[in-house]
Amino acid sequence: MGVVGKPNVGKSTFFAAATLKDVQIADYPFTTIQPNMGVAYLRTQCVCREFGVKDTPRNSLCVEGVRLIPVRLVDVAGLVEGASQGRGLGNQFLDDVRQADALIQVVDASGSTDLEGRKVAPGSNDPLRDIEMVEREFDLWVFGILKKDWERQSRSLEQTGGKIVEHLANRLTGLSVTFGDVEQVVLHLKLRTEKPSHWTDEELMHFVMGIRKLTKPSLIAANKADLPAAFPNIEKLKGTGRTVVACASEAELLLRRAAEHGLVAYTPGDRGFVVPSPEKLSPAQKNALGMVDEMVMKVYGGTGVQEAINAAYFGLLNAIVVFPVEDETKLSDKGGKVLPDAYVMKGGSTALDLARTVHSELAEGFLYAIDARTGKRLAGDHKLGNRDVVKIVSTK
Ligand SMILES: Nc1nc2c(ncn2[C@@H]2O[C@H](COP(=O)(O)OP(=O)(O)O)[C@@H](O)[C@H]2O)c(=O)[nH]1
Ligand SMILES: [Mg+2]
Repeated sequence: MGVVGKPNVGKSTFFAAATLKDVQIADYPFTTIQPNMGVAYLRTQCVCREFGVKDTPRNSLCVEGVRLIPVRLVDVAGLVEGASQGRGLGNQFLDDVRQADALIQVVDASGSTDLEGRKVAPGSNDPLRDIEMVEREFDLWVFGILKKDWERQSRSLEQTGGKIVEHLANRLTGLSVTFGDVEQVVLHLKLRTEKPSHWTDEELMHFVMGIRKLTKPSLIAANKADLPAAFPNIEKLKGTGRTVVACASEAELLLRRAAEHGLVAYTPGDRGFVVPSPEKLSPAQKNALGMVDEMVMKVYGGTGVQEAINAAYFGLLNAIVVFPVEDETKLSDKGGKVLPDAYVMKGGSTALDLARTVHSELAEGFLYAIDARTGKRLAGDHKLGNRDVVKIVSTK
């Protein structure tokens, strides 16, 4: 997941809040991490209470029935107009975005920063323009990559009978774009695959936009929602029909730090927080937490940071969380750990996909799977549901 946007909208604050490590996970799945890459959590209701068991998580955390599953987050360099021409940190931006499955586009909903990220009077900048700018720069960059030798390449493909879909897919592999993605967009736009040299710039641009929407789906984190100037803009952003999550990253960062120090009881994504010993708070801390409660929790029912991450996975990517177990009655692994792992998988993943994710050998010897809830046998092509608990039966 990439966190993108123009400078000074709160990307780093969002990133810091989302990746603040309050608990260490033993089986840490991400070993080498670049400075702008961190681990955030996907939040889902654990199945432990439904099954009435005490779980012993290994690859994730369970905090009072809430399962937190690590996912990778990238704090992407701020984007300015002209980045596609190499202005600002343009290339750095595009490098960071390559690997992302989806994007959280952070905007300054309070409108107190101009297109370049400079401070202006609250309400004077229109965040809709920022979104357009960021997406336009992305499109122009990809367009530039394809356009560079388009005339020559397309004519040579026509002469040799080469496939334009293949050519495009090769050009875009660095962006994690597949042959299937390209094919889907080309078909949808009814582009003439046999005559790529006849494609207009406009058609090529439509192709690029189609690829962006398909392979880098994004939602809007309407940040600085705690500032009153943000209210009308959030409504306006929602009016575009896109997924918009009102966010107060600074408030989330404050709460997570306070939780780390035991000053509040707060799990990321909670709708409120509890102060166990008010007498331990300094007047400044009391004041800051009071503001968060008044300006954020009471208005939005949460800071939106966790909600944005969840919406990106469950909404944009239709992800599911699956709990593989080796003993479907005890819900444990061989060592007796109960509900040890929670896997985030693409929507539509099958029992066989789960076997592959757990271990390639499990998939090779796959016989069938068992749904721990119903005890029913599942075939390899059975599509799994969110929060399924599954045992794989395999000859290996
Ligand atoms: N009021 C308010 N200010 C915020 C919020 N998040 C970030 N900021 C402020 O916005 C400025 C830019 O934040 P930063 O995270 O560095 O932005 P970036 O350039 O997009 O990474 C800083 O002064 C932050 O304190 C928020 O939720 N509310
Ligand atoms: Mg930053």
